[in-house]
Amino acid sequence: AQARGKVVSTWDFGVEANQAAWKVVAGGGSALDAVEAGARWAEGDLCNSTVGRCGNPDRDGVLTLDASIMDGDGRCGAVAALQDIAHPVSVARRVMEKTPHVMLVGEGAQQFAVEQGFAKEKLLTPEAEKAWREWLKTAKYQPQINAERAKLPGNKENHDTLGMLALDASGKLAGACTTSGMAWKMHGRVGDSPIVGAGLYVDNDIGAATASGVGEEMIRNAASFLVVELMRQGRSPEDACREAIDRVVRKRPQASKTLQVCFLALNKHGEVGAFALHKGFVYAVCDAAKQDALLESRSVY
Ligand code: SD4
Repeated sequence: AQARGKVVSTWDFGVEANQAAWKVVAGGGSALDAVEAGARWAEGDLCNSTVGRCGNPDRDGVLTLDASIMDGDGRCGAVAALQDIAHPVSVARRVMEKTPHVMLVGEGAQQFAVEQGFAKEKLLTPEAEKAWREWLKTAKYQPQINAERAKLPGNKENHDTLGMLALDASGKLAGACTTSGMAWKMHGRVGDSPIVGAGLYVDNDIGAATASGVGEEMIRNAASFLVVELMRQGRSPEDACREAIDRVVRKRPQASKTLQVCFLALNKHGEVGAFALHKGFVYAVCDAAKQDALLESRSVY
């Protein structure tokens, strides 16, 4: 039955995040435990500018974290604009398991995390603070993709959000998404990653989807939900992601030329697909046959 298991993640560091999750799946654990383990790896052990403790702050210099977790049975939990707590994905899971709610934000999310035993700690790194001080010199919020850099393979354009989807040996699905959001965002801005249906959606009957890129575009389209619903209508994971990208282009033809949006999907049969607006979106795939595959998605531009 283990051959059924699969873990997929956004971006190149997804290869390592997948290892953390794969240990759980290969050991017969649940997809839910697997995605939490993978997201915790990204939040704690990885140091990049868009996830967890090394994330870039907002325009006021405050690091705020967003995360969601969803089980294929429909249970879900999320936190948004959480400060000074190192593992938002685990707080999101507690919201799911210990409260009657789905999402907690800001101070309330932090208060709940502390009540649950999570340590409050200062997370902003000196490097992130330095990058913010540098940014303050121009103080322009411009999440546009750089046309020259965009040609480079694996180009992330500051998109380092971890979206992870897992299928366990029993055929159940789960997903997690964790991020510090768009660098230099307005204080209080929440992206797609903690919004169920936008940055993440999972349904055991069909499959799962997650997203990375400029979150406003995913929220506008309830995009991860859309990808799963397209798979429900019979589309392959890649085709569902492509159609969701087409919606972004149709709704925002001008903006879509300069913003990055990426979708990753996994169906209940273990088939994987992805699609991006712009070139450069890579995703990691891990199963019993191969644990470190890194693939590049097709894109519109
Ligand atoms: C957001 N989607 O907050 C996130 C950002 C992102 O890689 O994916 N960056 O909008």
